[in-house]
Amino acid sequence: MINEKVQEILNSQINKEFYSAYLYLAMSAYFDKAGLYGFSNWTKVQAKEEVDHGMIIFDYIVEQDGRVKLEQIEAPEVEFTCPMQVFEKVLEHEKYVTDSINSVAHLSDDECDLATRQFVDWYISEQVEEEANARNVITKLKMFGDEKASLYHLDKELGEREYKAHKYRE
Ligand code: OFO
Repeated sequence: MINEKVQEILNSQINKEFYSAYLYLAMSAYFDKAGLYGFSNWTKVQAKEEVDHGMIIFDYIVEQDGRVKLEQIEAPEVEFTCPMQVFEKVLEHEKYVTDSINSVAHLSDDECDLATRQFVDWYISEQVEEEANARNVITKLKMFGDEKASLYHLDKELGEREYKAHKYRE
């Protein structure tokens, strides 16, 4: 059983997670075009993780005998200027998602939906990691500047990121 209002906010969170996947894919296309294949890999891996985030909520609603309602996914921004600008956007976006996850937690509390309140804990700590990941890349970009040799090394490093699937009830 799931609370109606909580179901609604969870459905809109699914949409935000799929939008995040779209946004990261748009960033990845920009990096591919710029020949920064490691940066592209990093954002592609992130896009896959975002789909997992959406699907975990999807499976949770189903398990709770609720109703999944898929909403239209907004088109993401597709024009970017440089890696630093992209990662500043990543951080800004992840902060927005953190706020959104916090709202799910607050509503579950208000509605005394303890199962969802517990379910959302995983997302709360995942968001700490998401913001930290973006900040780490920004720190490195600041440290090394956008001089070509350092960008080449950072691109190599980001190319090593591997996708690890997240599933509901792993
Ligand atoms: Fe799903 O965490 Fe990023 O957006």
